Amino acid sequence: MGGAFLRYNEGDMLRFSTAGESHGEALTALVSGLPAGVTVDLEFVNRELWRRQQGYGRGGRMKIETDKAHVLSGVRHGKTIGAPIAIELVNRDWKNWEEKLPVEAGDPAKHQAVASPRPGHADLAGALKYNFPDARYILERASARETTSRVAAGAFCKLLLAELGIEVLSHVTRVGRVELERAATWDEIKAVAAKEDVMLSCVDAETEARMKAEVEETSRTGDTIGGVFEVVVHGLPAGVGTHVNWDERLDGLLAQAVVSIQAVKGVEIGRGVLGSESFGSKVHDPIYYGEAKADKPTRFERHQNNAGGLEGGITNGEDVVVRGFLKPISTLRRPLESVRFDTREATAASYERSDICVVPAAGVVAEAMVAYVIAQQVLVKFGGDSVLELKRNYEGYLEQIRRF
Ligand code: EPS
Repeated sequence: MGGAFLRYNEGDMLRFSTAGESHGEALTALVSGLPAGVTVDLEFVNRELWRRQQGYGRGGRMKIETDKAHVLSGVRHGKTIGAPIAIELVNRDWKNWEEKLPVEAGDPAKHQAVASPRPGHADLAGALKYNFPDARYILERASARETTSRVAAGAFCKLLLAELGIEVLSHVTRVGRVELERAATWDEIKAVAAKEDVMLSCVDAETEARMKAEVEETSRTGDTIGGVFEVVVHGLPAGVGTHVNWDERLDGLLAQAVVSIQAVKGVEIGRGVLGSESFGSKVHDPIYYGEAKADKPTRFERHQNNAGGLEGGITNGEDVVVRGFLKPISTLRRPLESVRFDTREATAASYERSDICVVPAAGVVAEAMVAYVIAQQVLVKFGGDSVLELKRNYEGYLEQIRRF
């Protein structure tokens, strides 16, 4: 993201990176640039990790793992101290892979090769690029297991946003052919995220039952299925992001963050896709000057939100709405045609085990990515080395737009 933040010193930016392989000893996340004084609720972080593991259509691996954040640094006495936060997330499955994937040379006879690349996965492109004789090391890092680290890092970004009353949640609007055919309210999305039985994270019970049947039918035929999730940012004021440089526009930053998630092939801001088939008079959100509201700093308001809270790459004070379009998982129980790496003979693509549907989990990952981008841009605008300083800057700005 080097070019994206020309106005700022990158070393001061909120940022995170991840390391770890799907069947290695552990995953890690390193988050730096959070101000001091953010209240850290580890129960919240672990619940976010739990939410990512849920959803109807997950495979056997989720029965092995119970993801928990082991915070090694940057948090003391329940608050951030401004120092980098290192998080370790242990892979329970490692005990089954220790000999197959040792750090040292180990016994080559125990290596478990991925002999034929899976269409749709990074297997073939990655093996060609890195000059590996099979796809094992590509799969290990390309795997969506990496998103555990993203959710851990994103949970810390959510904790920062919570200090300012900003929330980020998601719900599922499509599984395969079954679509939610109405808008969801913020309260409905909150209720879905609070559920203990996540199922398919749809706000409408009848639609969710049909989504479940769609997953069941997919499972019966040894196939996989994709869908659409929607992430909503609630409580963000107008004025975050900027129109002045292409690589600082918030819509572009959000799109990059969401499309980087494994299996996401498309991103929509607000009702962008619908807008492309309609007239301007039907799409753009008329502006009204309304009543003062406790949860809104300005009286400029809209009665609809097709723009998804973003105009010109800047928030306009409405909820930010980002949708991600997920392809079906590329590991199929009934594998597609492929070719053996060693003999070049036609064969079925490799199969070990897989999920059938991961749309609710991908939504949780996208919440983390969106929370990261929003937290980063909030800090760019309001700054501060401590939460106290950030809040003072933030309140001052809210007052400014209230008086506009
Ligand atoms: C994945 C394959 C499966 C998924 C995995 C992503 O893992 P395994 O090969 O161990 O069965 O379960 O997702 C996770 C492990 C996770 O935590 O989400 C892949 O190939 O991308």
